[in-house]
Amino acid sequence: MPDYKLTYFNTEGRAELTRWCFEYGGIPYIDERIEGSTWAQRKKEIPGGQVPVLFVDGKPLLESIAIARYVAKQAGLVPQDDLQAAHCDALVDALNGLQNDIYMKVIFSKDEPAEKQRVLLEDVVPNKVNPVLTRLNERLASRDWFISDKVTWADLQISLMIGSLTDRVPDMLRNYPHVRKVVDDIRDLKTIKKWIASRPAQ
Ligand SMILES: N[C@@H](CCC(=O)N[C@@H](CS)C(=O)NCC(=O)O)C(=O)O
Repeated sequence: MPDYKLTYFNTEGRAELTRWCFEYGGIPYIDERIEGSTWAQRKKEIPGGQVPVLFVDGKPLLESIAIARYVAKQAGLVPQDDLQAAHCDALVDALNGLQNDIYMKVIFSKDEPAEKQRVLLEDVVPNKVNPVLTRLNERLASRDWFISDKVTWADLQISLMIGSLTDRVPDMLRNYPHVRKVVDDIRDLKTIKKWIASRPAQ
């Protein structure tokens, strides 16, 4: 097995899906967390000047989704079937797009906290998140997992991204019980539960 070092900040952000894939697969890795105060110096040493970066035997792999997909494959979380794998890609991309919207319109916006919450509740959730939740909920009504009868990295992303959003919008899944079940079922897996309980405080 190669040596893995995942370099990112001390936050979930664009690295947490990869961390969940490593944990699910029981794959050893170094979870390097850069201090904000050292970033200016570290940025110069990192190809592309951005994180996350996954060093595989010391060689850098860039782009969070490519990194997560690669680690998901090592962890057995990508379906063998090419079309099923493409459906996982499509969902992860869609959820990542939502996450980017939330970063831009809410988390990184210069608005006051109350205005950020208003934008989230009155714009992002109804217009962007709920249409995705509606489709996902219909799909998950007749199956345990997003695709096939096995857990994939798409299920991890549902649980991670949608679950984290419920910290800000607690009743968001009230009308989406089948999505809620996947969010909870993944977080109840032994490996993921242990990680959530033991990961570094941010
Ligand atoms: N498309 C890249 C975006 C990476 C990115 O925006 N990284 C941010 C942290 S989330 C970063 O490195 N910011 C510090 C900087 O640009 O100096 C990916 O998905 O990996």
